[in-house]
Amino acid sequence: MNTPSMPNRNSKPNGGPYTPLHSTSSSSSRWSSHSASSTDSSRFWRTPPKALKQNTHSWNTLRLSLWSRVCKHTSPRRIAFFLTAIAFIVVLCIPAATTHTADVTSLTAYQPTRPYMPATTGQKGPDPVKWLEQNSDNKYAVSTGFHLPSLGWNTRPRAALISLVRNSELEGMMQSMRQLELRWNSKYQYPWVFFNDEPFTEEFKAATRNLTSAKCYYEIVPKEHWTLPDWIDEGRFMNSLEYLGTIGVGKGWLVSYHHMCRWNSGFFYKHPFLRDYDFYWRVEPDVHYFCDIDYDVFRFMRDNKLKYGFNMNILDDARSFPSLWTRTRNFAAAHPHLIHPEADLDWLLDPTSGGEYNNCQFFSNFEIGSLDFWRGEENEAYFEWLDKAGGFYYERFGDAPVHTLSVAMFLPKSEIWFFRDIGYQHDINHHCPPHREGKCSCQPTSVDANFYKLVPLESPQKKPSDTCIRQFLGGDWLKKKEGWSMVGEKAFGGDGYHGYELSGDE
Ligand SMILES: Nc1nc2c(ncn2[C@@H]2O[C@H](COP(=O)(O)OP(=O)(O)OP(=O)(O)O)[C@@H](O)[C@H]2O)c(=O)[nH]1
Ligand SMILES: [Mg+2]
Repeated sequence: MNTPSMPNRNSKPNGGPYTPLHSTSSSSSRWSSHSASSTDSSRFWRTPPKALKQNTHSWNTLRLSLWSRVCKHTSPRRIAFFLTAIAFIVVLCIPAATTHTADVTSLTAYQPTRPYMPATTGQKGPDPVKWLEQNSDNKYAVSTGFHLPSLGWNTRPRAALISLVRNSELEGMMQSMRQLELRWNSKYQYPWVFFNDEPFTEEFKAATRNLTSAKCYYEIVPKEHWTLPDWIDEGRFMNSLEYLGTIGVGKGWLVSYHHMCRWNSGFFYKHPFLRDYDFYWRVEPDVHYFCDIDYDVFRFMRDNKLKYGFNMNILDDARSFPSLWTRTRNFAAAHPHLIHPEADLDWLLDPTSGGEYNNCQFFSNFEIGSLDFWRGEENEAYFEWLDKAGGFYYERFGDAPVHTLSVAMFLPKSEIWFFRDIGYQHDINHHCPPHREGKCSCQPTSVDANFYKLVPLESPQKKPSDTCIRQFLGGDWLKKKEGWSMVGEKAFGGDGYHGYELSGDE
């Protein structure tokens, strides 16, 4: 209840509208101004400026002359222009003000995990961790409205979610889409681009469109990107299919699987539809996304000059690519000028076997990357080299090891990002980051969790001395507890990969 000495904030003195006398005054002086008599208030509203007070006549004259000037110089078109200009300024200023005051959201329990970079020339690059600290608040989410002033026009990366998928995998595709839309894309609205070696059915199109408010595109893979090249001997290929089937190399007996690996290795980025795009996020049917993602991953990649992002780094079945390393080494020897000066291949080489490939791979069914990187001269030359040798058909070169070797040869580590914060599952491989409650619907897994899921520990394939992800991260991640030995751990039934000072849950 208001006391007489404290007038109601909304009361209108003498029936007029309430306006503080001094908009910048403190609340107490505002209230005391209002405790002035109603006569004072009414005078404030109705009295002309002091200089004209004595001469009402000249005040009226001035008012009339001003009005006639305005009328003389103003046309409806000018008024429209004037109002449009004001509206434009308002649109520009309001979001700028809100952007500046936007909260910087902490990264909660998750701390980005970065590799130890090999010594470089000392140049200072972008700082992705700082970027995340400042932008993990959905700052660029479409749903938060305009961002034009702070970002300028056309600053959204040209990026898409891409998926090679069959009509028969509609259910699995819907599952992947639902989760990625819920966790991320409903906030960012990047388009979906579906690729297929045959036309998509109307049912596929309708069902997928129904799951997103972003645009969807349905593209056919050009025939020449999905057929046996003329330098491949068909008979030899058929023998290989039989052999790979006999020894049980995953899906190695399926013709389509070989086309798929080759397409993902060297053709997806050449599809005419992607010509106008710079970044992609590869999505497979039947995968899971467990965590809310609170930033624009494509902006993150672009702003920090990152070219390749992964979230699992695990061992691959070496029987599928027996000649891959020899061919890669020969390529590097023949094209030394194409290898990046800051490339770090050490983490992929086994020192105990004179520098053979240790079969570690970025698990490429999850990838966020730069299309320009793949389109570059270096990668193109490498792909051509492998393709001409027939390894996509006579063996089963997978896009995962091929991408891994390409990324390692042609990029510095500072342009590769470990998306540990993106909880993800592909079949038996399952990755969940440390997180704050409510952010992910999964139990955190160790960084080492998926290391030998594709290659049983019992297989005769030689294993690296450290898990693949630790090989990549390097530094402290490789330090072992004092007194620990792999042999000792195995003798007590362990797998030999538990001796680390850093547990992998950090
Ligand atoms: N359109 C089309 N898509 C294919 C074909 N073969 C594979 N794909 C897609 O290519 C991606 C990889 O194929 P998968 O069979 O899942 O290969 P993978 O991931 O190595 O094998 P899994 O571990 O069994 O999932 C998936 O998105 C498939 O939908 C094909 O012949 N046609
Ligand atoms: Mg798959």
